[in-house]
Amino acid sequence: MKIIFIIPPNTHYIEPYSFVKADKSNTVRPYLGLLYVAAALRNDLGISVRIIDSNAEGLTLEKLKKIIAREAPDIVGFSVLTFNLLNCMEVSRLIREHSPATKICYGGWHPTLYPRETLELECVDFIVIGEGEITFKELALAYNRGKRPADKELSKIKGIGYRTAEGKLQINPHREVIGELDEMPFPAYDLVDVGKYSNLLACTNNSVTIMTSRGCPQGCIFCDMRRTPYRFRSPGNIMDEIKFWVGKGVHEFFIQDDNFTINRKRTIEFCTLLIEADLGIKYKISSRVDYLDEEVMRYLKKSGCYRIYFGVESGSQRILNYLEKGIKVDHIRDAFRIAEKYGIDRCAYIMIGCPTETKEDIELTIRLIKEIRPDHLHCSICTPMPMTYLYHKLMSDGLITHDYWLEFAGRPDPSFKTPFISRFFSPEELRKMQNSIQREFYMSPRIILREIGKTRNARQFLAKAKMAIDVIFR
Ligand code: B12
Repeated sequence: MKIIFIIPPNTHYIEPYSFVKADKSNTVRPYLGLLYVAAALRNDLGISVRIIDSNAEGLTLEKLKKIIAREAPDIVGFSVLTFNLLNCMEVSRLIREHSPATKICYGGWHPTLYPRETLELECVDFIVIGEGEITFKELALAYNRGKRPADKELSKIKGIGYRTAEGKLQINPHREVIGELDEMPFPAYDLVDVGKYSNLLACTNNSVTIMTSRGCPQGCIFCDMRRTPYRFRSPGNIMDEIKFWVGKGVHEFFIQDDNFTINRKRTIEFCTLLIEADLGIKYKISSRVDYLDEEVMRYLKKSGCYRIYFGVESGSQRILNYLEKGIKVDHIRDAFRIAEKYGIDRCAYIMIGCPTETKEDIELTIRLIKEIRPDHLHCSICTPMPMTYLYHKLMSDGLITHDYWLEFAGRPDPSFKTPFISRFFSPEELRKMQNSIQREFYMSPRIILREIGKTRNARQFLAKAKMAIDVIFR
């Protein structure tokens, strides 16, 4: 039995809310979700698993077509975000044409949010809702026992959707989330070429992305993770993964958790283990500004944390309240001040164009940025993402007049553009402000000199210079 997971080439590009040039930059990151699903499968004999990351490997549709026709896999799995749905569909059509017996399974955020609409797409045979490790394994094992499993067998697999023998759409009850993350095998990094993933702002040539928790207890209304069950790996388990990589010569880690410092005790324990092990590693994390104090920051720095990505969002308390961010502007000031004191790089994620945001609110954000002096800045335009609380709120307030994400999920159209919903600014005005905020920040002598000083080699210098030119001349 042969299973291939495919990350499709980025042929379609749905304009994002983030800074367009940064979004299109040459940073290629691994799909950790897929690596976890692949790892869970491999302990089972008789299943061959392969991952094709078209973007990391530089594969075109033409090359993929040849691979699909040659390999004729039993199942192909895709990790589908609403934003890469069109790309996944394009490759799925190739599969239908060149390997018609292959079953196609969509997992990830998009089918989880829109199960019925996804399953209705002609090029989809199965969907997996929520976490895929156990669900997909059950599905694969059912297939491994013979040809198509009977409906009765499929009906027992929690968290899948499929067409019955009669052609009816069936969505099974959801599966409970995985409680014990320590029991999961580490992501199947050996199935991809780690060296092909790049990050413009990394400080070594060799870094690995890891995830140490899932879910988030916070309630920010624009985020998909809002109040999802928070679970975390133990410090010892994370150390095992880090030591594995150190043994392979990797000394830099990107901890991709939405908020690494939610559990203060765990954070300090983890840092203590790292300090004791003295592995000489560096790592970066994301954190909320209100989950860090002087003591935690000291531990982070001592254990090798060199950068923290903070969701600042706005300098206007009114907008922070609207977004249900649960922080005060002073929390932002404090976190940036303490991190600076300990010599940790600070990246501020801000957003403009929140539905009720005025020019004065945006001015407050710009003023705050000048005050807290981040080392990196990422300015997005507030976008109601599919099925988020913000999206539903704007629909009930009448600012969104029809459910355009649902429409897109049902009839994915390449001409779709992400709408920006602002009472006071046009999309063009928002883009202009976003560009000028980014440009002003990255053209300041403080940032230019710092970046030159931190550049590792000629390749990184050229990549940074290209990005700078894009930012300045956009
Ligand atoms: C890392 C990351 C990225 C990375 C890598 C993407 C990836 N899919 O891994 C990059 C930088 C490329 C990225 C880009 C974007 N991202 Co992003 N990203 C994340 C982030 C922070 C972590 C993803 C992750 O590794 N999670 C951990 C793993 C274990 O979970 P998982 O990916 O969900 O996978 C599990 C299940 O979903 C399922 N599963 C996943 N894939 C598959 C496949 C199969 C076959 C099966 C069976 C199961 C399965 O099983 C996995 C294991 O349990 C998430 C937030 C989050 N915490 O999840 C946002 C998130 C996924 N991103 C999001 C968005 C909006 C974007 C962008 C549009 C941002 C932008 N630029 O404006 C772009 C879109 C790019 C594109 N064209 O696809 C949204 C998705 C919303 C949606 N409806 O699609 C999220 C949820 C953020 C948010 N809070 O709103 N992102």
